[in-house]
Amino acid sequence: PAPRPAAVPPLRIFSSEDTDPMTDQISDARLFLPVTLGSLTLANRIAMAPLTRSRAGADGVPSPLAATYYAQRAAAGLLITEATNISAEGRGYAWTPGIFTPEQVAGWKAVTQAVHARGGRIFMQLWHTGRISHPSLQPGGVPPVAPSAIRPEGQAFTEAGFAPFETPRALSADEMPRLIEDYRRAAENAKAAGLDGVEVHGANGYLLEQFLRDATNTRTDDWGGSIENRARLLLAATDAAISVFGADRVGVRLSPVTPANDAGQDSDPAALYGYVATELGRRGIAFIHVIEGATGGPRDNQPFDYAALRKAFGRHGWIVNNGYDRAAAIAAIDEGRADMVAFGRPFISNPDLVDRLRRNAPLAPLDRDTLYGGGAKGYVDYPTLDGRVAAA
Ligand code: 8OZ
Repeated sequence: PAPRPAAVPPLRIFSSEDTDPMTDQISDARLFLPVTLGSLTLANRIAMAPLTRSRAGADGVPSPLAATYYAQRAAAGLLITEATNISAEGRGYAWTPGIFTPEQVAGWKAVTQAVHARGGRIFMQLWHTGRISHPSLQPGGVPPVAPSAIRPEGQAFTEAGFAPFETPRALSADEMPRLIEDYRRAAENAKAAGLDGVEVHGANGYLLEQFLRDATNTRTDDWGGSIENRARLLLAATDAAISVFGADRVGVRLSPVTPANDAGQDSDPAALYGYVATELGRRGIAFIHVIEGATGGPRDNQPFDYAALRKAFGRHGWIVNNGYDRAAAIAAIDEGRADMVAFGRPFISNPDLVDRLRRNAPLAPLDRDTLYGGGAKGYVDYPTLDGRVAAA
């Protein structure tokens, strides 16, 4: 018989009604077994999804608490950092971190050292927000850039509060090499900071997805029109990251039908994303990380055949995300529909999420008031099952 797990100390953060679903059985589901992704062997098939927390300085240096925050969660098979600005121009939210200055690189070095000391692995999500920004967040107060001068509906999160989006400036074709170089330099900085790899943020209505979809890209040059043209920037950014890290240390995040950030829907998502997945497969990247449905919302907002997309990718390294619970994650792995499952919000309030899932222990609820901005509260003070708050 399997050895019995050590006794679990009593819970301190739940009322007595909540405490019973925990068993003394530790699951042997494949979700909790190691997996190889690219050139990395990961301890389990649970990834921490990128999560914006807006606790960096106005200069984009990650919070001094970030090392503790990520190290507390290092039992995830793979940590993916919060979306991180590749350039000052890419910034679209107040207090988000960057990876384009020496001070930012030094700040991230502290994070990677703390994570590696705990045996964790960490990729950085490389971000350019495109039109999902605001002049007050841009150097010189100029309008943000986008494929086309189409104003998104909604509001930007600025240092002075929410402000309506403004019409972006359409990038000129001349600027594209510079933009691709920004991705390459960001990857180089991420490598210097000790990241194990990078995830190119191609999802959620930001710059690369603005180029991908014909709802937001009405260009008539090499960067718009055909699917090949609309996918050019995402693939060039990925190639730039590959030139630094090698394909087996690069992932890409996609969200084929999300309406997030007024992304609109592409006229033919199956063809568009099928082409992208095929091209990424050809490059041999470590993974595609796919958001199924509406980001943080319904999984069935639009029909989409994710199995066909995976087939187009044609490789190992399929990370699924969006609203998975324990049972759905175990089933996705057991039924061979995914190689890893990424959890987002549950990781915020459960630093020991992997342990809790393995034990089928209850999850602590999220405090929404401390999601974005602020300091230690709601960031590094969520306890583990034994009631303890881990230091770095
Ligand atoms: C929530 C708040 C701010 C940014 C994304 C980077 O949706 C984000 C984000 C999410 O990908």
